[in-house]
Amino acid sequence: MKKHIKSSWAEPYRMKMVELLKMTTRKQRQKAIREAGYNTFLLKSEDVYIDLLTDSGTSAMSDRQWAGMMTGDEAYAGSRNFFRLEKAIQKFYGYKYIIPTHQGRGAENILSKVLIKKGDMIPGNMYFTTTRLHQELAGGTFADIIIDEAHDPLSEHPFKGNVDIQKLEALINKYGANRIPYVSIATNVNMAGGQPISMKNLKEVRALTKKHGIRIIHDMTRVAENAYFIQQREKGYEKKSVREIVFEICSYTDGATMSAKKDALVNIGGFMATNEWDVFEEARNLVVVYEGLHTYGGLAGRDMEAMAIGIEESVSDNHIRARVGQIEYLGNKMMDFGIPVVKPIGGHGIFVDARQFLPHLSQDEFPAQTLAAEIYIDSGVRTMERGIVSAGRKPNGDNYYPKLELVRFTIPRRVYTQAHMDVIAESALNVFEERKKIKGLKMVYEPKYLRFFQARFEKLK
Ligand code: PM9
Repeated sequence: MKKHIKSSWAEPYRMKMVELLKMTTRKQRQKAIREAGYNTFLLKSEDVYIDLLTDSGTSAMSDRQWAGMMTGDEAYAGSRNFFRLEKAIQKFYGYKYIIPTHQGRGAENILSKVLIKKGDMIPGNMYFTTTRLHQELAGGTFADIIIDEAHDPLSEHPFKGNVDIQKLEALINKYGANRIPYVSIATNVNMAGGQPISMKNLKEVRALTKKHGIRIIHDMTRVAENAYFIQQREKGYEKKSVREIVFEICSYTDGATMSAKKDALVNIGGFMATNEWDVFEEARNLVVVYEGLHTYGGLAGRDMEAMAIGIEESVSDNHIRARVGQIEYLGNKMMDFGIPVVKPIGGHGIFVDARQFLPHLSQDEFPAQTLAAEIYIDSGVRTMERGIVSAGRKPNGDNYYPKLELVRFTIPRRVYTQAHMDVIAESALNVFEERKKIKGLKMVYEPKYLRFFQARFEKLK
């Protein structure tokens, strides 16, 4: 009898252009990483074979997006591409007013300046580097209200992006709603390992914030990936499309910031959105100071066109199934090799637990930074530290010591093949087998802000 075979996650596209890569030797890579101060951000991209530093701005655009770029209206004011983008955001996300920005942190800067005053608290489902920094620069303090399971790489909770409602309630009782301008809700929480929030939990957050008159601001950088996990894991959503789920998520929030360089499949761009006229008016005042006129916000017309098309492509079920399917393929392969990865497998990459990988290194010896450098030396695969270096320092100068000390293997969208995934997993295994010999790092240069981008290290003897 013929067996029914479950179809694989194969890509709903084919290639018609390729980018040739330089192949390097181990000796060349050892020199390159030493010269880069053991910081993968400081490597030259041409010295990298498979670039998993980030999924930000690294996606392959479609033929439709490239064609759209040719229709860029580069007028200073009132570009037709702005109106196309505005329409796409209203149609697929449902927000009323939008402000384009050059990327996500441009939107965070404006939003924080509009909504936060000195002494405010901003609860959120785990920090993100640039988001928290803009909150702090505006005079606010971030408070983590994510469930405890999110800080445990071994917990297999299906919605590790959920808010602990009791933590949020306690914070509101302690500080009062007047000191909480908004609750910051990220979909598919990056620093937790690309982990989703459930619709049920989001509705609970909505109900509580509504009772106290507090806004929800949505970091929707990876909202489609979150929607896919809701479709796959949450009762009642099996038959809904990713597009419908994305729209519903946004409907429980009052505004958003987005780095369109991720989900929305563009190499540059972002926006701020709000349903409140007053907030929009103030943001429109500020965008001309920091980004550009309110109908381009630091972007070319062609960039806004590519974003409008990318938003539509990003909410297609076929696209997102292949996107997450590829990551699951890599994660399963790594788990088969015994490599300690954050579970469940996330939406935009594999997060390797550097504490378990290199248990002989203390957090002050930068295990995740060390591991990212070793993977690069082994194979030319570039990954990113998401641990103590990324966490940075508190406003009082003390180091944050995050529970999660991770190396992120971030997968760009529509870029690499299954054979690339095999090479990546095999390289992680090579380093895993040699792990006991690996020595840590010491930091020899530390920038004031977002130190992970430019810090330099030396090998400990
Ligand atoms: N995320 C990432 O690699 C870009 C570099 S690291 C700062 O994960 C969220 C959830 C993000 C994000 C960027 C931003 C900022 C906001 N929220 O990079 O300014 O993951 O477009 O967006 C990076 P921009």
